[in-house]
Amino acid sequence: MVFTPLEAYLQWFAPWFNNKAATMSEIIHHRICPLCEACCGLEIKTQSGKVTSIRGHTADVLSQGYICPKAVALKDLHEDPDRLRTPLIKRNGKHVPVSWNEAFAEIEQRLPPILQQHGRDAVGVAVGNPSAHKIGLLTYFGKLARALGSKNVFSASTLDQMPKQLASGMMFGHWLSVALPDISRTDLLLVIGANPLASNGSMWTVPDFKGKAKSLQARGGKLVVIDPRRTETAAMADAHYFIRPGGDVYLLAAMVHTLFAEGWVRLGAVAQWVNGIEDVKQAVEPFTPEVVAMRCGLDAESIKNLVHMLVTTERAAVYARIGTCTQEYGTLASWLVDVLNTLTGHLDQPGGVLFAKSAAFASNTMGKPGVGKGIAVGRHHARVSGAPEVYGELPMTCLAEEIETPGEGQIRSLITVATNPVLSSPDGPRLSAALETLDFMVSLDIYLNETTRHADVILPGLSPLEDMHYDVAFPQLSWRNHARFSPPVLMPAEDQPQEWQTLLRIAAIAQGKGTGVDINQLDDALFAQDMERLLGAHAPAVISATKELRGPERVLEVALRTGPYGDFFGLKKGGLTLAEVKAASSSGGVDLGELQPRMPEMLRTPSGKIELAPVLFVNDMQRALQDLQRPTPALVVVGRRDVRSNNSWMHNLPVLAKGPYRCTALVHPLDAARCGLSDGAQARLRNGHRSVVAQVRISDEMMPGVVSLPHGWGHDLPDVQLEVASRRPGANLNALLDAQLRDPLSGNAVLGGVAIEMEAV
Ligand SMILES: Nc1nc2c(c(=O)[nH]1)N[C@H]1C(S)=C(S)[C@@H](COP(=O)(O)OP(=O)(O)OC[C@H]3O[C@@H](n4cnc5c(=O)[nH]c(N)nc54)[C@H](O)[C@@H]3O)O[C@H]1N2
Ligand SMILES: Nc1nc2c(c(=O)[nH]1)N[C@H]1C(S)=C(S)[C@@H](COP(=O)(O)OP(=O)(O)OC[C@H]3O[C@@H](n4cnc5c(=O)[nH]c(N)nc54)[C@H](O)[C@@H]3O)O[C@H]1N2
Ligand code: SF4
Ligand SMILES: [Mo]
Repeated sequence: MVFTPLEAYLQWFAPWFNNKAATMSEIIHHRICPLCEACCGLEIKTQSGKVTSIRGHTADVLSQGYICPKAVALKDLHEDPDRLRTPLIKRNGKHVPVSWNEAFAEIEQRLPPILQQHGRDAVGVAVGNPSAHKIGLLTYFGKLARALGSKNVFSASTLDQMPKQLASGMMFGHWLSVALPDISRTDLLLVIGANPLASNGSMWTVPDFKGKAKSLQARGGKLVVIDPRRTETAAMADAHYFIRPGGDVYLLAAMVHTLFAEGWVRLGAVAQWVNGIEDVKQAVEPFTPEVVAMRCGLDAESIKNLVHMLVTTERAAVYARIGTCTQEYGTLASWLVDVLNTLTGHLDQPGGVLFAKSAAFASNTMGKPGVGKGIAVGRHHARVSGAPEVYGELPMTCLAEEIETPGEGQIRSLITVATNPVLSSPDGPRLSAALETLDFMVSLDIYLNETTRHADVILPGLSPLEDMHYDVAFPQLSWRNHARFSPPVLMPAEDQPQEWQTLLRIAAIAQGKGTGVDINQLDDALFAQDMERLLGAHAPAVISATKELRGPERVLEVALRTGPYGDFFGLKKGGLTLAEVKAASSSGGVDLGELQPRMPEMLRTPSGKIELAPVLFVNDMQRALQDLQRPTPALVVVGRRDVRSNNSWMHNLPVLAKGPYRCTALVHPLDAARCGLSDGAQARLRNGHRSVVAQVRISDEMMPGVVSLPHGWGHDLPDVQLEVASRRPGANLNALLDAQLRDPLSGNAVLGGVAIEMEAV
């Protein structure tokens, strides 16, 4: 079998080969940072194939030179001796390096028989967060999933933002039609359950949030934060309110209630496109500020004041993120945020919340403007729990039981792609044990870690520096419209396939085509099929116009040229092409301007309206109402992020791992005294039979009754190859959490507000 990644790379590296002297001098590259959603533009210098410096690219149209400390860790990542460079096969319980041919032969020997004997659903697939930052993974994972035809598809989305996507999808017609604060023009930003100073923003690509928030304050605007911890973001805010974890649905319902009760509803420019106002009014009727105060921990007066601020500030926006998603009422909370934005007249308004108009891949720019199919959920259900499919996925927290529970459709084989659910998903220890019982597991990953140690075959992905890139999803979530392309910075090893090629090869094996398939021919065939489906009579012209390209680059070329700014392959003079975006790489990308109002053109709901009161959500308010009087536990745990860490996989990078110990449990002094804990000592956190031990840090930045512990730690499991991380393993928050706790609408895991006990060790 032959791989020809070289062909694809030659165009970028030919000058180096032609002029050997050039490889000795410093070369400047421009690359989108793949490490978080801020997607900062980097300027990377290399010499003789080694990274010599990483800085912010000051000309970058999106990030203007901003970077955080993680960017420079790309060098550590590239050079990490633990990063996998050859496939591994598990033989007699130990992973040994093998050739790519041997690895694929092993998959061919073991995967198809499982499919033949037990059917499609016997093979599950799980994809994780880093895939959002790799165009090859994002555009080709679906091809693998389709080839398998399994309904057992899982992703980190159900540990994260599925509630926000479901709410946006129901209201505006597509899963990625997320309303974004117009931070450069707003005068009031209310941030709920997010800490962009540490996370650099999420479902909102906003590099240098801090700088932008400071500008907001400098022009007389206000930043207000609602969080059970006085976070870094809260500390710079003009006001901060503690909230009881999980109380957001009540706070938001009471805020919407207040709008109606005080006669403050105003729809502004979107009035003619809003459906369902009366239904919303009824749904929030029981939730007065007085009634919810206990449950959400904000007094009635504060709740009313917040609403008053929103109503009396011409340009105001509400933004909520993971704290509001990863709870039992995540979908309701996400929905009510946009209800609030709409009913205060701030939806689709400059200085309020707006929708991006992405140059490529955005469903809300495709097809007929202003109307669409909308979204559907529950087209199939999880076998064991009955949880509905959402966005084609089942909840990640169902994975363990789908492996454990015998019967028709049981998962016997799993393919993981850039995911580490043993640390990132609730009840990781149970999942870990379940993975060990699989008949066959394959991981496409860059580390031998807590999850991939269970795999029979590990196929290494490329270092991001060896890969070309264009952000597929994040321009749809960006504070400013833009198009940026990153050529690869360094050459991969000669026999190293690109990740899209690896995904296609597994797909081919699963379809019984064997390992001998010519991947490029297969890609051509799949591309032609896609074009015929999408473009009909125009397909042959487009196939011919793009015949020089292959893989994700070809997909990108079509997406850009048929996108809202595209040249439609010459039909629209002056329109955007991939060549143009590539050419702009060194000058910081193509700036497509500030976000603009897009109503009603961006809607893709069947009614052509903003659906303010989807039945699914209105009905679920009854569940919240019945739960209103639930007593407050003495102590609950929530998560936390640190700017020098990222979920579970960057703890092996020396530049980030050094410095103060970060996996600490933050405890309020009153709770510490009550539980007999002292600062710096070890404490056991317990949730029923589950427990972990963590170092205590006593701090009044916590709301009394709430403990904060970061997730993604716990690198003390056997058989991993994470030398740096295992020196300071930390405690696994997810070993404490119960996989059965979910938001029933979105299937999203509950990752916070869970009752625990604490005692000194
Ligand atoms: N308690 C709690 N749990 C949480 C959260 C929380 O707030 N609290 N947050 C949740 C959120 S928001 C998310 S997104 C999830 C993340 O959960 P996951 O999506 O599982 O992501 P990670 O745990 O970071 O694991 C990433 C995996 O990808 C691999 N990887 C890294 N780069 C590449 C690459 O370029 N190619 C390939 N093939 N593999 C690569 C890494 O080695 C690692 O195995 O965690 C969730 N878990
Ligand atoms: N440095 C760094 N950056 C990251 C990541 C990382 O791990 N490290 N992960 C990336 C990923 S995958 C994601 S999804 C984003 C997430 O980005 P953010 O949403 O900004 O995530 P966090 O920083 O965890 O902030 C969540 C906040 O919610 C609060 N909170 C907890 N429970 C509740 C609650 O019930 N109600 C309210 N109102 N607040 C609550 C927590 O105290 C915390 O301050 O960050 C991304 N960026
Ligand atoms: S904030 Fe840091 S990690 Fe995130 S994209 Fe920018 S430089 Fe990379
Ligand atoms: Mo995430």
